[in-house]
Amino acid sequence: MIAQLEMRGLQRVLWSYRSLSSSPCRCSSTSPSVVDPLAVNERTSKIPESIQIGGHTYRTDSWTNVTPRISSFVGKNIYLRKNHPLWLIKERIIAYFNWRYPGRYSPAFTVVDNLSPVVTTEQNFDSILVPADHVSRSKSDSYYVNKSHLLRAHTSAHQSDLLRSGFREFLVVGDVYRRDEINATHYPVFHQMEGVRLRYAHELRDDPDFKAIKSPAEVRSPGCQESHTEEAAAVMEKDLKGCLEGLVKSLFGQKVELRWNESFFPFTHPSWEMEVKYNNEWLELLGCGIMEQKILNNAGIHDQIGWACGIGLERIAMRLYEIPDIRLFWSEDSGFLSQFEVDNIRKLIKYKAVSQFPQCTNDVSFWIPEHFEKNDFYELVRDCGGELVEQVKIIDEFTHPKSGRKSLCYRIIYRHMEKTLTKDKANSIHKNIEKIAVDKLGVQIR
Ligand code: FA5
Ligand code: MG
Repeated sequence: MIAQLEMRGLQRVLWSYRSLSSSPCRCSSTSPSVVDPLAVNERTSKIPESIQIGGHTYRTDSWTNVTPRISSFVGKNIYLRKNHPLWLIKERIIAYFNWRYPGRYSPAFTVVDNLSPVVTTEQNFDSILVPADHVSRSKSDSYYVNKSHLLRAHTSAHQSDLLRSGFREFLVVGDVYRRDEINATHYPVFHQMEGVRLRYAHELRDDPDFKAIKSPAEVRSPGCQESHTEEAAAVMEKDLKGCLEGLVKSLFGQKVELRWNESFFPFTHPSWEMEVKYNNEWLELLGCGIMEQKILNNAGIHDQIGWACGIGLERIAMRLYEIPDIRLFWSEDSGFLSQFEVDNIRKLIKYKAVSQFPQCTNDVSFWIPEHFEKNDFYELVRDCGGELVEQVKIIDEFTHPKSGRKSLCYRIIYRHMEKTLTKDKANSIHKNIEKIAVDKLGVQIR
């Protein structure tokens, strides 16, 4: 079991689906919004035979784990709402790409921002070479609609379709869904912007003999795929990193502290992640790399080489506007939204907390059963506590020396964004979480 858990941990690091060095200091104040999570208790209701998401009906099966709360985010499209902070960031990135790659008659990059977040497992995983046994495919990491469909876990899910449709340079913007940890910079629904750029050899160097693709392929090295020439890979890396460094400097200023880390994605090689300094800590903004040639070949493209990147929009907005908590992006409060009503997308905005409300902190310790999944508990807390849950963290792990039984102690921090949350109300949610954890996850409260 431990080996299995360690393996999962290792795969996570390699996949880099999570940001590992990205927890900026918490600010004590947040503000506006949201629903009463006590109104529904989804865990206790049975999964219906079919569910409606974004106006479509899907049959459910044993894979279904998307909850009504999560599917209620589909179609909100906050990134398309004029002057929403995510819209501002989206527009700034598009403007930057149009400036950097002007195109002959119209901007080189096509913007695709209206694709449904319900995708097939083929799109989200197979089409971009995610192995069959990869951890990101598990029910504990993704939100499945049923065995064949899920809420996209990244905008990379659309790479292959768009390549097949003939696009060579494109930006895809959309909401993505992950069963993830809960803290100020992670949320189960967030937004990404995917960038893809293909190049012919003659576009890389003004030399008729210059080659980008090797035929036959040779051996893969840490810095280059087997079918790419090292020269072409180096030109692509320079263009990719130059583009993304330029983007970050255009947003945060020339003096921004940034660093590149080597990374791993099944769909790129080599791969990198970029981090910027935020509140004295490194915050991961994006992942990128040289596209696996097989993805291009499968889409019928044999004579071009490409790079791709996936940028987290919330992270950029948080860093740029000093928004302290990722939950705020879902706020409908005019005190929040009105701060972004600007005529010029480049206007410098510094978010001011509308008001301050105290936190309520409650701990829960329990013995866990053998196949306990930490993400199942996060999910349960999210379902029961909704927007009132600010953070969930493990503060103690214990293994009984004789019985070998394991126990975990979680600290759950509650805070209402619009008013003071009474201790009674926090206690009642907390009790509910304990009860449902016992009923549904088989834990034993200590
Ligand atoms: C990916 O999702 C890759 N698809 C990115 C990519 C695209 C790599 C194309 C190569 C080529 P990652 O899981 O690291 O990678 O997520 C990308 C970015 O999304 C992160 O850098 C971060 O900015 C943001 N992000 C990831 N998880 C969350 C979360 N739970 N909440 C908010 N933002 C997140
Ligand atoms: Mg990452």
